[in-house]
Amino acid sequence: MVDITDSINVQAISEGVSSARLARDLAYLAALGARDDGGVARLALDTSDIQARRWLTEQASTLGATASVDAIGNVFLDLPGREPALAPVVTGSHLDSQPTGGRYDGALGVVAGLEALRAIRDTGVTLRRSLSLVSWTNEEGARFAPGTSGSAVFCGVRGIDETRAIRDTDGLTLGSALDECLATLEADGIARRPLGTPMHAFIELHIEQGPILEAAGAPVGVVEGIQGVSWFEVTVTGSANHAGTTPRAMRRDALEGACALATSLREIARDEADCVRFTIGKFAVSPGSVNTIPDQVTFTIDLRHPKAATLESLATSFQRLAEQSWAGCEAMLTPLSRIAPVEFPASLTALLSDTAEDLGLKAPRLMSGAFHDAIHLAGHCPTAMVFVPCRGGLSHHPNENVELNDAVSGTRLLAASLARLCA
Ligand code: HGY
Ligand code: MN
Ligand code: MN
Repeated sequence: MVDITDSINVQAISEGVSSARLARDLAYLAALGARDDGGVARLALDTSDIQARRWLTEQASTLGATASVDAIGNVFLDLPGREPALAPVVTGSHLDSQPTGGRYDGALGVVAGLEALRAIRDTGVTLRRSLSLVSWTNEEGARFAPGTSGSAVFCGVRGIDETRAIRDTDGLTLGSALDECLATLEADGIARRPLGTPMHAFIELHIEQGPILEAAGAPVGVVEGIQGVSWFEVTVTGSANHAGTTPRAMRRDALEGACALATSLREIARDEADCVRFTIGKFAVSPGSVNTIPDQVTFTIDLRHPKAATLESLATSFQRLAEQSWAGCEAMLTPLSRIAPVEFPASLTALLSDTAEDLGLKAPRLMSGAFHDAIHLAGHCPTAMVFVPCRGGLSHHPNENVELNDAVSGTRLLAASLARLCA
């Protein structure tokens, strides 16, 4: 149960949120891994991601907080409360981005959390519980799949060794990139902390990455849960041969087989209600020569749905399809990750809704179509999310955009809610 109290002056705290500091921090982070088209490419544990983490640890001193990092690279800023033995209230998100990402996905949740801690500190109130900000490692999974590595390992959902062994397309392991990051932070004097530390509650602010809040004309939203997500890798294997001399009857063309299988998978995932989300995001053809018949094709599937049972039954159907022959080639379906849908506790969503009302903010409730680190934290402690709208619902795109006023409204709601939880 989440204990809250009304002894906190939410108006004073929310008015302490500075749009200038928010804009400044967002602009600074957007320059780390900046793309020419205004987007961001800050892949997990690359040099710009490490720079972003160092920047975050540097904010600790001005905040009166202590920076620390755990074995999977999650960076924490801890602001002590009056009773430090109590489990802290935590907020945060991620600093890594998609390869053609926007400047708000993840970064806004970290910057808003930082600004919320500043607003609370500036009121001079020392809260009963400590308050922490965290930036989770490799949420996106774009470089090292699957994503949400930092929060999954922190919460004990995945092992650290299996996570360290994940390789990127250059064959570099997550572990070796992580060791470089940890060595850099250690050289900066950042202390190491244990995994899985207790939390009283976790609240993540994030952009909606969908069209609902903008259509409702709402500056913020209270998130009631996150739909489930399963990632798969499909490999179709045929035989390479000469493009000019091999008759059709003798071919085992892996591309022909992969295209036929991909079409059948998409068909079986198509639902009348348009609730299933089926995406083939990566498609690699080998050997990749104009005049050689492909002998192997590998592609990925990102499958989402609010119901675990639907995800399970689609996974079974996919497996059955993969067992068939496709243009004379065989296929193999490898599950990469499966994260069940979560619902956030009513006590926490009620606190967010009540606080939004106290602040005069229209805050519709909605489910999250995107996954977030909160999907794992929901099994660790009472967890909920605050959304802010993004223009046209566009995300995972360089043109991702958030109105500063909405970012401020979301941060005000976050700051006031965190303070109430810490009281
Ligand atoms: O893919 C997702 O849902 C998240 O944005 N990484
Ligand atoms: Mn995100
Ligand atoms: Mn994302």
